[in-house]
Amino acid sequence: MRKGQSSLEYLLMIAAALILVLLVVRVLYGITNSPPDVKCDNVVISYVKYDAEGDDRNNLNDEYVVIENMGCEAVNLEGWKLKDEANHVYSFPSITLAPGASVRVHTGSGNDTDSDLYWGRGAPVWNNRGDTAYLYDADGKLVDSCSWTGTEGGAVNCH
Ligand SMILES: [Ca+2]
Ligand SMILES: [Ca+2]
Repeated sequence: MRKGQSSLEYLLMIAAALILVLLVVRVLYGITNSPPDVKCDNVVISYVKYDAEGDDRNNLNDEYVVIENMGCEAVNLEGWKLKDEANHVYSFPSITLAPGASVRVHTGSGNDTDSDLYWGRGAPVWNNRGDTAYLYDADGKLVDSCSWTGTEGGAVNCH
């Protein structure tokens, strides 16, 4: 009788220990397998062609900045702004960037499309000898920037 009782206690202890181990494993598994912190709003300056082919003044649209939506939801850029170090400002029209989509912002004039926007300036904006492009959202919050020194060969990959 006494022997049977201690066997039962022993079994219960083993069962309790097993449950504890399973719980610990489950918690650890949950920690290591929790989904990565997905940044859903992640619009960036992905590329800047700051030195247009030939004289930049005569080839304004070969100077451009590529804005890319690296996030996981569509973003409308209306009210967003692009600035250089000298505080020249481009304001985006209402254009929606799907996840993975990108748009070029050319310095010169042209008709805006889903893939190409035109600042409409009469002079170059992105300094060939070093400058920074700043991207602000509609709330005026700086969301990305990209700098270059002029030694990159006319264009710079920002991401
Ligand atoms: Ca330039
Ligand atoms: Ca040039």
